[in-house]
Amino acid sequence: VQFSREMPRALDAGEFILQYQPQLDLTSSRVVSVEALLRWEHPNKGLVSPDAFISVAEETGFIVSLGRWVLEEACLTIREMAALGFDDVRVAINLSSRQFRDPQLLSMIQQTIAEFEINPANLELEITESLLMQDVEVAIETLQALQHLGVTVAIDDFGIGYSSFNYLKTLPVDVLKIDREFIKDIPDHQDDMEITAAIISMAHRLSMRVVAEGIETKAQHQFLAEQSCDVGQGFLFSQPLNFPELLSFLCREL
Ligand code: G
Ligand code: G
Ligand code: MN
Ligand code: NA
Repeated sequence: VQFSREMPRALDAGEFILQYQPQLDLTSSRVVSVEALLRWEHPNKGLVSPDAFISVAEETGFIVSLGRWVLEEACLTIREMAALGFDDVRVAINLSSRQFRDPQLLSMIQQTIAEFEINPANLELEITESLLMQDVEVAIETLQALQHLGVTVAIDDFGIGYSSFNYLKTLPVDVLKIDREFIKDIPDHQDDMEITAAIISMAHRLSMRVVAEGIETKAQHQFLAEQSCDVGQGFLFSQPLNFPELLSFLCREL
């Protein structure tokens, strides 16, 4: 209740920030993209996680304004990275349910891409599997329109949303992100390793790139590389970073 009244003020006051978590190509170790993760630098409560306020923002509808700010901030980062020579690094943002269903979504993205003069392929949109499965027909239409704009589309949290492989085949997406749930117990849980290997090969057959989330150990990294997983994200490589930290991370690998 308190957050719902505070959030518009906080946005005006510049209390929301984005952190960026690198996603590395598992073969070359180069950063191919970064996931933008929203945080609230609250004056009394400190750094507040989106888990504490996204659902409130969804309920009040404030997520639409907040989501627009996230999109603009991501486009600014894409432009700044491109100016520094990192024009092949994508920025991925998370879309929640209300944003994905917003009738203004497509026009807002199109306008923002034009305004910031970015390469649309450098903008990646993460949409959870469970959100896509709520209404597959409508989701397919929206995803097709997004691809038509030239943006990159990723299925987030894949594997816990009970989608049938038959639906997956019909979804026009570029990237599949395997949920951390399957990664966290590798190499101790044989069944997780088999499921992960199966998801990777299925995604590759459907011409999708695969990102594994939540990689924390070298054993997980090694297993995923052996299974030809394309990209990895997790604390083993980097925590979410603020923009200056991200720039040093990008420069360090050159
Ligand atoms: O960032 P972790 O950093 O704690 O993120 C927690 C959850 O919040 C994740 O499910 C993530 O997808 C979601 N999240 C992070 N940033 C954003 C954002 O900008 N918009 C939306 N809708 N969700 C976000
Ligand atoms: O739901 P989504 O995948 O968008 O959210 C990403 C979440 O995962 C963020 O909260 C981010 O901080 C967290 N995260 C990223 N890497 C790791 C990791 O290696 N281990 C754990 N436990 N969480 C991670
Ligand atoms: Mn995500
Ligand atoms: Na996820």
